[in-house]
Amino acid sequence: MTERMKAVQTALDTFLLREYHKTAAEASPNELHMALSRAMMNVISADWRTSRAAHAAARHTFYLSAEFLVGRAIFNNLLCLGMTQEVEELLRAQGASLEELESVEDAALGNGGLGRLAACYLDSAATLSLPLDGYGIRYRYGLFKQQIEQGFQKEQPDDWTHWGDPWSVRCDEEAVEVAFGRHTVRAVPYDMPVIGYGTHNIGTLRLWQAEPLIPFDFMRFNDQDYDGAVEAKNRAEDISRVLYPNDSSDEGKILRLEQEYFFSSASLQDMVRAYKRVHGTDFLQFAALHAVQLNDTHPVLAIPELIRLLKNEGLSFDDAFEIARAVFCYTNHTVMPEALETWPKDLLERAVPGMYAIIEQIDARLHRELTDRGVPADRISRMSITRGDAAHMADLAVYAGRFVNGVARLHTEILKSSVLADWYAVYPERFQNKTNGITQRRWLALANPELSALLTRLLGSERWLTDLSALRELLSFENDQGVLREFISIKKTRHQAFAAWLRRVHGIEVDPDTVFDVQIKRIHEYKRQLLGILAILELYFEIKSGELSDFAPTTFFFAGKSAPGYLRAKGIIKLIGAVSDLIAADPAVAGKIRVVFVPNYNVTAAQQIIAAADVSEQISTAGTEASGTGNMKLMANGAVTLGTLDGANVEIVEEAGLEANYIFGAHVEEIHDRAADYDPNALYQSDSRIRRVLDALVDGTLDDGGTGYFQELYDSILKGASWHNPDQYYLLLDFGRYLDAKLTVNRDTCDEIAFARKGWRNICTCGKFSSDRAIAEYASDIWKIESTAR
Ligand code: 26Q
Repeated sequence: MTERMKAVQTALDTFLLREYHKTAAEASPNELHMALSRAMMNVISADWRTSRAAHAAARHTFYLSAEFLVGRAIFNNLLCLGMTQEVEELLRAQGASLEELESVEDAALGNGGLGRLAACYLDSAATLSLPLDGYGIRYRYGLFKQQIEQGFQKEQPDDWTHWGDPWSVRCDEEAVEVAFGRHTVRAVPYDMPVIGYGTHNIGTLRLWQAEPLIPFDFMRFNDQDYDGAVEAKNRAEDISRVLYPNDSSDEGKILRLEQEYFFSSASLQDMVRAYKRVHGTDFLQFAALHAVQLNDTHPVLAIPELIRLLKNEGLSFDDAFEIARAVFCYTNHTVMPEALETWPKDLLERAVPGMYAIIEQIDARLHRELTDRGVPADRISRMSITRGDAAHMADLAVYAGRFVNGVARLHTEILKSSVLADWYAVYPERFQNKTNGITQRRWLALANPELSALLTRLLGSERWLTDLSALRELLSFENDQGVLREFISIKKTRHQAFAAWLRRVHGIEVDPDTVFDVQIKRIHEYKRQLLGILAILELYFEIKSGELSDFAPTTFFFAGKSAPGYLRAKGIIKLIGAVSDLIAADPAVAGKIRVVFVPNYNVTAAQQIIAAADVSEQISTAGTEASGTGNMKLMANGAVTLGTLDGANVEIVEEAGLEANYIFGAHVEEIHDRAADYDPNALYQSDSRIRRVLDALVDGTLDDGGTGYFQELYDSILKGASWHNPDQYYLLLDFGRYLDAKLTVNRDTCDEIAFARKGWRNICTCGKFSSDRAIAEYASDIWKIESTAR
């Protein structure tokens, strides 16, 4: 046994005995997880300390994000440290096993794409030995757990630290104070290691927890005012109590604003303090040493906060502003107007005193600058950061930052031509594109060990783990029947593994000998799960009536959470269940189509589903999905994309070829041109298939349990509402083309080899979508940081 393994063994045994009076064989999965994780923390501690020092000494980046959807750490960390096999053997020798840890729950400190992207980026930066660290919030409760009861979503709190949090180190002596209008709280940092693959570099994810300045009011307790005694404590803890489950609309709630200021302020105080320890109060080097990436607008108060802190250190507003402008960069993740954050003046002034005044100062500077540049007055007032007595956070970030980027080429073009067009006209040099990426360590190596083994064997090395573009060399096997057969058999194995997981975790039975078609993502109107389920309903009617006779048996999987207050999204979940029931109850069709809603979609579920998928549904209305990243994970696992030319789908088919995927539907230009005279009711009248599926929502064919959900969905398409036009996401416009494409995919699956070749091409050409590539681009084009590898 290696020295490292001996140390793990000793630490593991000691921990289990001391904490639980147990041996490895006796320990529960959660106890074993605690002990093993703690033992691994010992293993990495020296490298972690060295890396911290190296990051501090170099020009370095801080990634500020309200969300880090890291998922389960243990298997990923074992993989990155190259310890999986040794640890498995060690546990086996003691009558335990790694497999038990499959029941350990995810850390779900994020809603979806934006949060998971932050986690992939930390992973890649660590692997590339880049001096990058993350700052965020240590939510007491992560994203709610989703249960499906009678087809309805029910939310349960996610108590993710219930069994302990072995991957965090609490750093009490580095706590800072954050002052709000209502109270002042302590921000206590918890540090998590971010372990790179095949490097000694270890990044730090520092998550702030809100605590009261004084834990408990003894006077009030003595007066028998027990609630009052803990009132201040509760109000402080409220700030990091729970992750807001809304990932689409700006809610404008005071607690959310406090969350944003809380971690922005704490992080900037931490940065300034660390800088002062080395450089004193001479801030000339500050901008040269730091880049701060703002993950969407959630941390944008960091900009006025830095200015406030620097002014406290004696700098003028102008000097402080110049430093801020050199340090901050902003990533936009959405074009949906309802998701662009604005904070009303009165709310800001009440909640975070001082911030609005600084924002006004910034705005005054903007007005002077634009006037000097000869920008017309009407454009200046459109660009005003405080227009309508509210702070417009995206505008603030573009103006008071160095770069702004979109997350896929099409998305960046839309930012330049519409959402941020006024800004692009004045500051074109600030705009960049950084197409998203995903880490192949988690999404291929961990999720799909069988496919990984094949890729490693054919390539003759594990190079692809740190250079995903190496897979392109395997394109030469696209006509190799043996290799394609092996790929087909691996998919079958993943079908079976996923089916077994579904049975074990959710008690759901599926047939692994069917095509697995998946639409997995947050439930949103713009993502068009409603189009997905209506098309399946039409297939059902056609098979039932005999119009459609040869259909390759398919299981259609849906998974995703709805924001708790988003009733239409909840109606869509209910509808998926109702269509599933309708089909399952009909023996004439049940053998051909199965619809399954997988509850509680999270990182761990995603790893199961993605590795097993044959068809990747990416059917958002063109121009609405900024990028998508599930599309990339599915591509890497050899699923073909059935999608619109939206987000990163455009670049996916550019890499893999149109012939390896199924692109359908209106392009951005068509949507744009037809917007003015689009008439979904005319389509309803002229297309009997559309009539058939829409009528089924309201004629008693489908049961929404008396909620009125289905009538509301029907009306959203044909009538519209006070806040939107009928069919605002153009479901009916794309319906026919989508059905055709769905039938083409289905027919193509019958030629197993030809279909496998398409999947294979997707695998071999997914290199661009590694987060290693994305992070390398950020490092060189935006952050100007370099590897710290010795
Ligand atoms: C805002 C205000 C109040 C409460 C919550 C929020 C909030 C929280 C999360 C708003 C938005 C989000 C998340 C957005 C998101 O996940 N966007 C996705 O980002 C991915 C990574 O870039 C893209 O691939 C997706 O296309 C985009 O939808």
